[in-house]
Amino acid sequence: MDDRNMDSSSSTITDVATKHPKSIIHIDIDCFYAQVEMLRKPELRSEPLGIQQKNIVVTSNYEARKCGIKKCMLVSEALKSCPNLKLVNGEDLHDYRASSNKIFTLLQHWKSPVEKLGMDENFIDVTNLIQEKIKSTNLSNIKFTGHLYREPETECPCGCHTRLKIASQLASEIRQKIFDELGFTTCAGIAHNKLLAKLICPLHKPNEQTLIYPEHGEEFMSTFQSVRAIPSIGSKTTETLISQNIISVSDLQQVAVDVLKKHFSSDMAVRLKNLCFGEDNTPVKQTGRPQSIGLEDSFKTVSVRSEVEEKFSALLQRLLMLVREDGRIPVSLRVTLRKKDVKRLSSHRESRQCQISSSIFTVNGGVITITEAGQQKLMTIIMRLFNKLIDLSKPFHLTLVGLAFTKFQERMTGRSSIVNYLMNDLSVQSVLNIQNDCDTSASSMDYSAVSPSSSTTTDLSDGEVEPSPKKPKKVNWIAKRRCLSREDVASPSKLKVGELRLNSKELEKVSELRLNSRDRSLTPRASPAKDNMSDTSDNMKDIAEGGNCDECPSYVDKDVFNALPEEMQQELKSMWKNPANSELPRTSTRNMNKSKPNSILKYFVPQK
Ligand code: DGT
Ligand code: MG
Repeated sequence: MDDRNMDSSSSTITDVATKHPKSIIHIDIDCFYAQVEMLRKPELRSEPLGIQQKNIVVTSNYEARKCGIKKCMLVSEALKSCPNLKLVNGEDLHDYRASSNKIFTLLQHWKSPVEKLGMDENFIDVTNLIQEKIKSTNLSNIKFTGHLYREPETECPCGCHTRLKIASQLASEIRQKIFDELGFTTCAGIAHNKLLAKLICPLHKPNEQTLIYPEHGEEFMSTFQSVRAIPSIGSKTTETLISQNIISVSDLQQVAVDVLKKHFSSDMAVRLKNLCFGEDNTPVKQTGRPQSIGLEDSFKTVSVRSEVEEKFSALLQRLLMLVREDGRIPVSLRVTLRKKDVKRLSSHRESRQCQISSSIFTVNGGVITITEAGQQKLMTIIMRLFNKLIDLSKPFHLTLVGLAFTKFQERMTGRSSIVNYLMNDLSVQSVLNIQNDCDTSASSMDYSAVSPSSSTTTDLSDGEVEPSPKKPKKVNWIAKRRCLSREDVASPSKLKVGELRLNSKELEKVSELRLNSRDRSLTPRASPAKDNMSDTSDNMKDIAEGGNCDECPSYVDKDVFNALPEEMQQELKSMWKNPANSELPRTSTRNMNKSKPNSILKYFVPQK
């Protein structure tokens, strides 16, 4: 063997070893919404069942499909082809979402990355799991499970056939577990990449699975009559391709990459070429909790403000249920409208979002709750955002309204987290009670367009740790009082005290420590204590007049106040006595900060 051959042979070995390293399973639930309904009412199993949203049958069970029911058929047409079709209204997605989450949670069992795609699809990257299995498996006569797209002529030298056969056994195990534990039948696709795993999945259905080897990817892809079948090709790309007479995947396979580069970026052109040959190296990204929780309602047209308000109110009720299930406290709200341009007969969406006070929500025993007053506040914010989007002096026509909570408080684990302080002490309660809820007034909201470039929201992005309370803040007591008067507020969110610093987990902990009197103040029909908390002008009065008790304002829970360390009680009392004196004696503050690095005073006093 000469040098050149040796080089080439060693590089071949390297290529081969890494050629098809991954094993991906794609799982899709059979007739998802219909199965949810059939699990709820087993008697529906033997009947043709359609799930209706508005006047469309969005999906149907396989009994109905036998009668010719197709996805997204008009109800009238569906009933013509299948007069005994049972229809169930599927406009409330609550149970579908709940089932979707259960399936996703169950898939975590295999301790491999799981990426959720829509409601009923998941990718699982089982590469590492298979490496482990291979160590303890007799590989001499390993068999695949389910269907095989095509028998291989030769074994791929990288060993992917063996790995994928094991993956197919694993897919079967996963599907069985989903069925045993949740009752859903599913389909699975098994391949060395996400693209092929997804596309091969529906080849045999329902309740079947299919494996495809890498060498058959190109030929399999050529069977698609439209480039649109490739998941990452959207309508715009399809349009451009069609304009170049590239209609089928086979057309795309034949076109030179340089031709594509005339119409797409260089990266996009190369990606299109890879995809059409069944090549895709995008990783399975573990899905986290959703970045936003939103709902939309579309309709023919709404042109009256009161009707819009009703739509938003209904959406908000449903959205709050989702937030409750999610368990995080929202801190940003987005309103979306689709406006109909009657002159041009076109529609376009516009959104506005703003920060919301986390104090609108409370956590009771780990469950997020909101009072009626809190809901009204949200509605006020929503309608203010709406007013920003619509010029009410002119006629308007909307075809969709949407609401979404776009940011949430996240767990803060830093050393200076207030939890470190609170967990040692019942001071928790007073921190909550002292909060001043003033950022729901118009002046306090930071309106911004959703576009990242123009966004001026100042709250935290998802997953970001809350800013350290040590961060210098030009906040003083006088400013806080101004905030209470709902006027002259530069950035009221800065003026908030402990509440701003608490994230949802912390609030949960706080709620565990909550005293009964506080709980009472949070019950929906407002008690005087609660009124004081939410009515900012009352708060202002309390501070100015010194409150009902001798030394603390009325909104402060006396029991909790008494549970505070003496030193802190004194500090607070001195602040309440002298509200005009915005700053505590400098020496005392400084000393406090020095002697107690995590002093609660950091959350109350100005820092420079
Ligand atoms: P399959 O997977 O062919 O057995 O049937 P499905 O019903 O699971 O269909 P799939 O996987 O495409 O979609 C999952 C669910 O999403 C489906 O049960 C209903 C809903 N869905 C699908 N397509 C549409 C649509 O075009 N509009 C609406 N509103 N919902 C849809
Ligand atoms: Mg499905």
